Amino acid sequence: MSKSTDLFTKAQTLIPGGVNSPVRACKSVACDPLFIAKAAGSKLTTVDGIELIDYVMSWGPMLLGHAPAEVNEAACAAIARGASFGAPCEDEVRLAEAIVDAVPGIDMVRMVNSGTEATMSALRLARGFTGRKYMVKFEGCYHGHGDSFLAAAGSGLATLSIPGTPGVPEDTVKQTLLAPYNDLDAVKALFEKHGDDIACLFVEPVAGNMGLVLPADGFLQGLRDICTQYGALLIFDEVITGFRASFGGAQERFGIKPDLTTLGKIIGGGFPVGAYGGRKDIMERIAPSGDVYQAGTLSGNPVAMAAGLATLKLLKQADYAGLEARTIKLAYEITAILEEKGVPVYLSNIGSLFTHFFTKTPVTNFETAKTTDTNLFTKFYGQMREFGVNLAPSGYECAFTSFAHTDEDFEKTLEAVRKVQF
Ligand code: KE4
Repeated sequence: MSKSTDLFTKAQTLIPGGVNSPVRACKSVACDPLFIAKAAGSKLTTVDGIELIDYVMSWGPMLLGHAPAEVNEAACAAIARGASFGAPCEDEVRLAEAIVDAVPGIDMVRMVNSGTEATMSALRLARGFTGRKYMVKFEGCYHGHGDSFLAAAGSGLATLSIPGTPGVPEDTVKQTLLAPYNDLDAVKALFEKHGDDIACLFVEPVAGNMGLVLPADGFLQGLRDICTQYGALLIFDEVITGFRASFGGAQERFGIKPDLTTLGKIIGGGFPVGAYGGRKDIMERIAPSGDVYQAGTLSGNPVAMAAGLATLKLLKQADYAGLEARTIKLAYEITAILEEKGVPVYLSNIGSLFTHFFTKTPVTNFETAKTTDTNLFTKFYGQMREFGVNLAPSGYECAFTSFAHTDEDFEKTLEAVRKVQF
């Protein structure tokens, strides 16, 4: 019996499903999760000493790779000065400034502790600022586990085929209006019917929670125009794409300025950090400058701020174009090998993100994403892990590369793909 299996057995007696976040349980790919002892660069090492090339990278935060020395040093130095003050510190100001300087749509920003907190807070702010109640989101997009967002959500809900979730009042979800991703006509119909009472529209500018789905040409500009026309706030959920799609996020890459932006993952360098920010006239409605309440004991935590600052400082000088070119090459080479094996495959990729859907149908929304053959994915996932490559344990997630992934890692990954039997 492996130590990982022993740990999972014990964990299941103490923690629901043995994990602290559902998708980690690997239920949809018929495997037990591997317990990780340490990580460095592009590699994970399990508690049984097995080394894996990692393409989950903690679901996105580790764009520099695991345990980058400069980030570790910054965090350790911060810890030595005290883990938490419950009072403002200089690094909160410095990280806020770094985010405001980098992200086109952010004039002011509030730190929280997760992407979920960021989106929950942004939704409350949008409703408080507009005085309206409805929120529009897209099927298959995931914006964290806040009640209002758990309607036709992606990520773990799609993975586990959970349509919504018990515990969310019907009235809450009634205020969430749904449209298919990339369907501007459906959005226009919602606004024609409810436009004067729609507070905001949430969108992942590149969808990463139904597998990777790219915005169709004109989609994001169309959303910008509709929200402006009806006075609703356009909110880009850039928890995945922030500082990944480019240093300024998807909004910089696509040249679309949202009214609010939510961030997470990368800005904490692996520590629990989320943030929401946007137009100054909107953000000033947040307490204590305004009357929309939001708070948090560990918001702006000095250790997390130090790690985030060190991360963004390195990313500001990083060669995004180079990583994108290398990632594109890897993604296309994997596609070619899968096609040679006679496997139906549709590749979706942008920047340092990609998803191989096991379908020949072009994937443009949640409905087409669900044509992926999950049995083929399960075979792929299990064998790739056996051959030393750690993929996301779900066909409805992305693969993430990092600046720590080497050409040797990519070659070993291709060797593993060549060995997979379907
Ligand atoms: P967190 O609360 O997990 O920090 O962030 C929620 C969130 C919000 N918005 C987007 C676009 C997100 O992708 C996420 C979280 N991403 C998932 C992975 N796709 C987290 C993994 C997990 O749930 O364990």
